[in-house]
Amino acid sequence: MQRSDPQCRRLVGVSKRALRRRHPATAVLWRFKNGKIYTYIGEVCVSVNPYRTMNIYDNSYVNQYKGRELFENPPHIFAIADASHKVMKQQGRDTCIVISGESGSGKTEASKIIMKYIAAVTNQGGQKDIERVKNILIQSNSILEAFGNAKTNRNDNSSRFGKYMDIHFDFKGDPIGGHINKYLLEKCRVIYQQNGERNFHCFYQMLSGCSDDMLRKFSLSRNPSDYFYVKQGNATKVSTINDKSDFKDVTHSLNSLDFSKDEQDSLWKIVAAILHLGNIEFMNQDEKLSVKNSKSVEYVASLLQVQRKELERALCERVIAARGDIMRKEHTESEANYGRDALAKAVYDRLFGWIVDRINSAISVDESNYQYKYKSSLIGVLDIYGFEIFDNNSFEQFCINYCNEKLQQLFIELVLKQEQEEYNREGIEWQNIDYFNNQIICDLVEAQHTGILSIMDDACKMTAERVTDELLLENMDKKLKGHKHYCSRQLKPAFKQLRHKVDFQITHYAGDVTYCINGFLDKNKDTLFQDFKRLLYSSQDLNLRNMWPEGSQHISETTKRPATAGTLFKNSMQELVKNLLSKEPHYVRCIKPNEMKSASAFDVERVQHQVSYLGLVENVRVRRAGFAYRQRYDRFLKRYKMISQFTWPNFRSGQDRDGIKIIMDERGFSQDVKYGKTKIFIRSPRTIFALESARNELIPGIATLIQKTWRGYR
Ligand code: AD9
Ligand code: MG
Repeated sequence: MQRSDPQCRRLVGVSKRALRRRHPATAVLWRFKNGKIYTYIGEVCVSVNPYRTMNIYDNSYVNQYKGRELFENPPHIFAIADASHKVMKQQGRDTCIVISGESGSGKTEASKIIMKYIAAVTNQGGQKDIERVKNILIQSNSILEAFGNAKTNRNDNSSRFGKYMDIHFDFKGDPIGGHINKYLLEKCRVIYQQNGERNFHCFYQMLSGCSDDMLRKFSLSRNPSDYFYVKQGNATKVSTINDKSDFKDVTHSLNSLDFSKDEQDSLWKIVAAILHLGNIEFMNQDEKLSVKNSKSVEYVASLLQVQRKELERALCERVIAARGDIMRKEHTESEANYGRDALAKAVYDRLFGWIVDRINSAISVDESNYQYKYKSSLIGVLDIYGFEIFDNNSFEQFCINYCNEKLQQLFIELVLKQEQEEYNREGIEWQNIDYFNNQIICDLVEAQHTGILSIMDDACKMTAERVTDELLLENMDKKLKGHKHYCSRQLKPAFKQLRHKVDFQITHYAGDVTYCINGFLDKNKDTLFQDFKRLLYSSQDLNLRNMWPEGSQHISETTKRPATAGTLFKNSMQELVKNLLSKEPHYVRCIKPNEMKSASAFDVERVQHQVSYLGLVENVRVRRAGFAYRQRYDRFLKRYKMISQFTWPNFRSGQDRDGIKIIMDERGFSQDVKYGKTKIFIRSPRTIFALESARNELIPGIATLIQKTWRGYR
């Protein structure tokens, strides 16, 4: 399709004027319309979700990108994976690939493509151990997605947890193991889904894919609509998802990862128990709380292998230890509902943690192997839940969006700030380029004493029953009044008599999000009555029992107040950023071309918005005004010294920088180069292409020469 083709403009809804504008979104658009979904800004790879299968990931592409320099080939995510692998292998440095973008922009797919590329270019010797590790790295995806992904209104396969995976390599650059870190699973999905959304995939997979025998054993029906916990979104079937065949894949992956029959049995039993748990209701009769449908309790007890009576008791009352006395307190109906839901969420969350631990133990690096211990480096791949705005945004969106703020901050720090600081440090003449620094929003959420998380924790520490979400909001309003990125939404006058304010708004780097405060305190406290912990520890199912070690504590043992969910998440985010900062980063910035999941539509305004908030405009400016390539003098000379007779075969007459200057002058590139204190800076990638091809032309000749010389020595 030609640029001037009116059909094309109609298709993408873009004006001629917009096309002429030199916005990076326009470049991305033209490449996208020509079937090119990847674009570089410097070494940052921008990826647009094609929403269709692309034939650009097969072996011929792997071979095209394997071992080549970034700018030698057209932009491709393979080149980023290769660059990361090359730095790690050649320089022994840890690297990481940070994939970011909003929900549905293609991060998870990108991370899988990277894994597959790494698997394709390693273990040429066909070693069995390494093949096993590669297999686990790839197979683990279907398991993690089954238990950690779900259909949302933004993405049919949305990650509801953050994933950071380290892949360890030996000195030859082959994978020898790995480790997955997971971040805050959106566990409230286990008990509630907005309209149009689903619970985690595994529930639907099991119901449609398991055998009749298993279904009978678990006392289940095939129909998801029979279970309250999985039907609330009225979207149990999704046209793009085949639950039945996905169940087969997950079972296959569980087998490949050596989950024993017994472990798989425990795993699906827990999933089934949660389905039955959601159908339990309570009633108040003669001022006594009891369970309405005892059949469901019986099923849950038998699946979790706990005493039925004990389960019923834990659902209806709790034990309290006060000043040495131990008492039983009956729940109110709402407390019982709360307890049941908290149990379902906690059991699922632990199960997910256990699955991750099991995968980790299958791919842990054999520390006893001397070679591995001292000679391994790693690539970290980060695929986290993307920025999201729904009709109703709660504590989970607040955490997810805060996480995206942190990643944006990392990008600013490394790509915009440090880049400019490097020019200054190296003494390169430089006109500073302004950018929006979202540190102010990170502080709004995480600052000690004054941040939202801290205000929330203070409210959680108050023991008074009267502390409510509304009071928390009032407190936030008081403390954050006047903050540029915070405001609380005023109720319309008509509602003023009826209820408190419940909404507050944060102006995030990616847009305004209104959060509803209801449930924030409970979700932050994340309380699970002790009775449930002891109950789960009493299970005859050893796998389940092992997931709940704290259940062994006696009721009289006083326990310290556990850290809140918000604080734990904040700490894990800070730890993650610290970890990423310690590695050489590579970036993939994912863009969602439209809201309809369509392969042909390109919503220019939406894309421009993403390009802007991702900081890509400033990224381009820094790059345009700056240098596409920089390298330390010693490394640069080592790579290119062969292309000048002045530096090859021997260069003895001066400093590395002098030799490089002669090469560049000889080749006519002196206008494209600046010399810093320790590094050479090259403006155009074309210069690098030219140097590379000059080098490639010489390599066969040099190889023959070396061979001849070697033969001469024999
Ligand atoms: V979220 O933050 O986890 O909600 P992601 O991870 O950014 O989101 P995901 O990778 O799941 O998005 O992509 C969404 C859908 O887009 C996928 O299910 C695919 O159907 C589609 N997609 C994304 N990338 C590609 C691709 N490179 N080729 C083909 C793709 N389809
Ligand atoms: Mg994802």
